[in-house]
Amino acid sequence: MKSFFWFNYILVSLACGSLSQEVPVITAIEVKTADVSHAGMTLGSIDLELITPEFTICLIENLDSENDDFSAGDINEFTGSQLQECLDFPIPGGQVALLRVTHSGLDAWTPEWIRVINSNESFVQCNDGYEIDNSEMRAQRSEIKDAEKYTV
Ligand SMILES: [Ca+2]
Ligand SMILES: [Ca+2]
Repeated sequence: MKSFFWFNYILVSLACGSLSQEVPVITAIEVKTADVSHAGMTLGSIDLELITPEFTICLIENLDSENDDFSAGDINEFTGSQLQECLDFPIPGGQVALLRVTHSGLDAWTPEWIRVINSNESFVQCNDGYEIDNSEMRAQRSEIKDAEKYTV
């Protein structure tokens, strides 16, 4: 009889644990292209790879929307199927440990920042500001202290 009660207790605590943990998922990515000469990119593309603190990874190949993207000084937002396997991807604690940017094509691009926006209406921001070109790959760290309430 005693073991029966213990069994019940364990079941209840597991159920409460899963209810109280809502893991945020990725809902949008925003990039700002720097407002300096040659920062914009038309004859090139980028891949984004997001790595969470739990080492899960999602990949966006050729980040693109139906709009003109990556013009100098512009902010571009990517949502829905544009996020490919990163759409609704769980990011525990709203954190992204690393954001890997890979460039392809003939035209260099200078990002000012990249934001990963999640379903808790917060985001993490990776500040950049350096030109990427010639199939370079760069990893950017973002810290949880960069997360702010997303109000736009
Ligand atoms: Ca350029
Ligand atoms: Ca486009």
